[in-house]
Amino acid sequence: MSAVSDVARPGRATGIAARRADFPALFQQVHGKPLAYLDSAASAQRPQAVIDAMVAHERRNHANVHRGVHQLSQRATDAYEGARDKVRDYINASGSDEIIFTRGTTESINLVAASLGKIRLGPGDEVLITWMEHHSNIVPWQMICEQTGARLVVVPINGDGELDMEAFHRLLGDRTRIVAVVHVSNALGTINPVQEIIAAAHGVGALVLLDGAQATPHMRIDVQSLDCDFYALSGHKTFGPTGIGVLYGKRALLDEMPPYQGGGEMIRTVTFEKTTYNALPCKFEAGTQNITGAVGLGAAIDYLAGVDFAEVARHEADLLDYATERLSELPGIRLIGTAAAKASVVSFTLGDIHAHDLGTVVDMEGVAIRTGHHCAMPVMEHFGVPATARASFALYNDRGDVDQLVTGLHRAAELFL
Ligand code: C6P
Repeated sequence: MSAVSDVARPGRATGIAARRADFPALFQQVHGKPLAYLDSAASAQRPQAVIDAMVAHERRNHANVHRGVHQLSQRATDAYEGARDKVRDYINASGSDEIIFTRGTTESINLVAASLGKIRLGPGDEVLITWMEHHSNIVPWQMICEQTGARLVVVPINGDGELDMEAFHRLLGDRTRIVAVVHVSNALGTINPVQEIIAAAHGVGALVLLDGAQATPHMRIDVQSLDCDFYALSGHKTFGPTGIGVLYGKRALLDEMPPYQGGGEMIRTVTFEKTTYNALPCKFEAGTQNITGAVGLGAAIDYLAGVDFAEVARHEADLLDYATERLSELPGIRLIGTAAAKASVVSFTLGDIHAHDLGTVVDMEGVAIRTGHHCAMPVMEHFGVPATARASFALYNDRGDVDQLVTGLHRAAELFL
């Protein structure tokens, strides 16, 4: 018998509660229990509208973009470039040429590190990151530092999982060329004071990249008001598909940066002696892109345009408070990440039960959480744990999901403690 079966979707609900019905994957049973999906920080579920838009594109409009004069290629190009325009409007970039489609946050950061690093980093220069970065915002900088002789400098965090801002200001200096910081931590939920970071970094002439992978599902982003130089995000965390993401960059910087990869589409002319490069954004989009992914991301943005983010913030704050309170009932619980400014992510350990055992037991109760180091090993090291269990909430979760998690954790405690 399959461990998964569909259950009926609910009738009419209003406000944020009605949003749940838009996400078909939530209405299924897992191991005979209704699914409580608490792993949106790893990958969010997609609303039906996103699935429909991708299917419709695949059925009628699929062709390569920018390459054909035929009808289908033109339709595909319009859909692809239309998605770029939607991203531009959604994050308030000043132009569509500042929106580069990538595979996701990881590729966006690699692009900046490899390309900008070549022209801005040399021996004696510093890249400032923080102790709470995802590996995607550590390793690419380590790699370019090794190549250029620049030095990686790390801002420490405190016992609540907040940035030590005194240390940040002390470590930022006239050798700092790039500051790369996570907007919202995936392992801790901490929301960083990015406005203060950006202003201070610009004060010493450094550029700022924000890793927005975990911010975009929870808040509206305005890159012009933030005044960040680069912003990286992933489609699949933002209720869109996997394999598509965005790098926003200020036009002047993107213009100055050399291409990241070579191939079709990013060139203007090619001879064996010399190649000249295409204009933005194509200069950074070598080869055939994830066209259906872009269409899906565009549909996710259309969906989010109808969402009241103030209401989402209230709803998720309620879930975070409720989850924190209910989890605190459990003997042996340790919450990892207790920042004052926190998104709806709860990392924890329970006694000495291994996080993977916790994940397996709650899965049998129909609860999906993530367990492990969350690609943030330095965070685990800071808190002296090999791994945590992590429940992450999105706009479609409710208090019932939290109750189901707590039931699963009681079960784990009975079995292991
Ligand atoms: N974090 C998580 O479960 P990609 O894989 O490129 O879409 O995103 C990478 C990434 C970068 N920065 C942050 C802050 C992230 O949270 C992630 C992805 C997932 O927490 C998978 S490890």
